[in-house]
Amino acid sequence: MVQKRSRATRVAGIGAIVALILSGCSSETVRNGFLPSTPDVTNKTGDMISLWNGSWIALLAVGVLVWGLMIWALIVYRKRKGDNEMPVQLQYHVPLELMYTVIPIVLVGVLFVNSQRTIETVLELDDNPDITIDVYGKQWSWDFYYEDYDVHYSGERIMVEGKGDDFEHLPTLYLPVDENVEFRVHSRDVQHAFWIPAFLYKTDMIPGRTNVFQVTPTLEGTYAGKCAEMCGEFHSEMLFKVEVVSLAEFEDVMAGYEAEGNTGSLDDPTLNRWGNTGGDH
Ligand SMILES: [Cu+2]
Repeated sequence: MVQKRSRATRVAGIGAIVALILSGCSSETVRNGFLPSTPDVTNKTGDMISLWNGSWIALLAVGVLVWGLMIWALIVYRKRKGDNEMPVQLQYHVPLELMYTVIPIVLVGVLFVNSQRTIETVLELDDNPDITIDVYGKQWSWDFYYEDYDVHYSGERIMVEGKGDDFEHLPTLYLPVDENVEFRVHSRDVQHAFWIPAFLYKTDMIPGRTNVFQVTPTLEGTYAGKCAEMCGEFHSEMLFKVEVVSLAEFEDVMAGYEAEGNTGSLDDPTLNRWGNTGGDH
């Protein structure tokens, strides 16, 4: 009886995982979820995807070789009926030992150099980014300040309850396509992390510290964004969406913020974590 139940639980678990994967497939906002055949979403995703695929190919080749040798040895040298003799014991085989010392060192070296190269490209900062945006994480939403236009957007927490949901009120980050954007990443309270999964990059948001990165989105569309650091009770609702649009459309949005009076920086220390002066939310 107990066994039956545990099997049912297992089947249900596998079913849930399959459902999750399938729901991931159908979501238009999920890009880069299935490497390697996805288009470049930013100027930096290509390098990261190449590193990922290259590493997988190298490691899979090693895996296939090792598994092959293991299976071959298991079959060829299996104990046969009536064969009770100790097989030949091989020790201190210098060429063999050299081989399995040198090959892993070369492999790790190649992985290291390629990773280092990719990290340098991803973290590269241009002295003159086209657009600069301050991003503030706060329990449990986001503020965006578009420095070049001196306008801001202050998000509010949304409720995600499983059905219906509040996704149309997601805080929205607008980015112009093909422009190099500098993000300056801050936190108003506890540690958060700024993550746009499709961009294959995330940055910690640490109180009292500013982390900087630059990226050029290259594909217009809507992308999911989220906090990637457990930051309290409603961490799971700390979501946003990213709209990568043409420069003209981006400027329209900026003009809209200005018309609404959402001007000025959100860096004022008298602002509370909701980006308002005074009053509790
Ligand atoms: Cu969080």
